[in-house]
Amino acid sequence: MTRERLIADVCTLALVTFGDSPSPGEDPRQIHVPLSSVQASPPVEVWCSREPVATGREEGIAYSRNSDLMFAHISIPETDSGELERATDLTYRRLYGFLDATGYRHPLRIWNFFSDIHLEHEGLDRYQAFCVGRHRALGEGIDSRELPAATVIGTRQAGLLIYVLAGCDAGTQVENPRQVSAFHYPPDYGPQSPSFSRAMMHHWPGGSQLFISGTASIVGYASRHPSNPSGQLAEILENLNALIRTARETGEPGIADVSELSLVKVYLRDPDLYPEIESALSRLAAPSLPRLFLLGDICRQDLLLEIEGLYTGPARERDTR
Ligand code: 3EB
Repeated sequence: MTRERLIADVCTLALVTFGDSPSPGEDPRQIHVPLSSVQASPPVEVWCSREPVATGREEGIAYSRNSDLMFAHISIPETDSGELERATDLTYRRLYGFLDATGYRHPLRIWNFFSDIHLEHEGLDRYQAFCVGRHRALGEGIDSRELPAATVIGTRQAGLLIYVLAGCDAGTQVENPRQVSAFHYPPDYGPQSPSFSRAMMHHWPGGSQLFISGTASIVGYASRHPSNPSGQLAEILENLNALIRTARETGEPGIADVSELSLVKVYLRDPDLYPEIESALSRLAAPSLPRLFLLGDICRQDLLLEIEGLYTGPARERDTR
């Protein structure tokens, strides 16, 4: 479907474009993420609602919502590289404040993009500064079970961009038995542990969804297979499968392994990795697994790729209304 058709559709919740495509236009449902793709035609991520959505802009936040959920995004210019901690703190407060005030109190899935992720300022790299700012905004008192599934990727373009999907009802957190929960990481990788859940599951009246965070080659809390992209991919798939098995034990997401996901998004640090990772993914997971490849920097310097996942399935009987 063309972009015009999708925007004309009152049930389109959000339309996320990537790469060097022209600016996304004025509709609050359009977001442009400045990450290039390795694919010939830049991918588009479309979120559909089962009912018509209402849209608007307030306090720099663009949103669309239906009776169960809200999709919101905010982008700020962020010019001074030493200011990311403060910018993240303020932006998270504004976003969470807006979600609270409008009744969509439960962030389920959040994506964060900013430039120069490894650049250091006063002893912290910008990812670590981001983690400090995010944690301060969320507050000491936050229940870690309420942390959304997340992605953080470094861009080549200045500015902080965040988009989020939030529900009126809470989701169910799913953690990975192969990995230490990110919010419990020891200080080896930064003074503030990262505030996100490995996955969130949510049952809507129209269907069930499993939102899987950006997943890297990390076991326990340590990076594995430095300089070995295929080794990292295999470890990531182990992590995704372990998470999906846990989700199944927690509450029927209806799938057994990574090959049954509705979509994976693969972030590559270097375009030269594409042929190797693309063919290894087809070998290790179903060749039919829907996938999308983007170029971006991963939070730790030794990580070469990261994969996030989404499963959308039928509603559980008791959730249909
Ligand atoms: C990791 O597992 C890899 O800070 O929100 C992946 C997804 C990563 C989200 C975040 C970080 C975040 O630690 C990095």
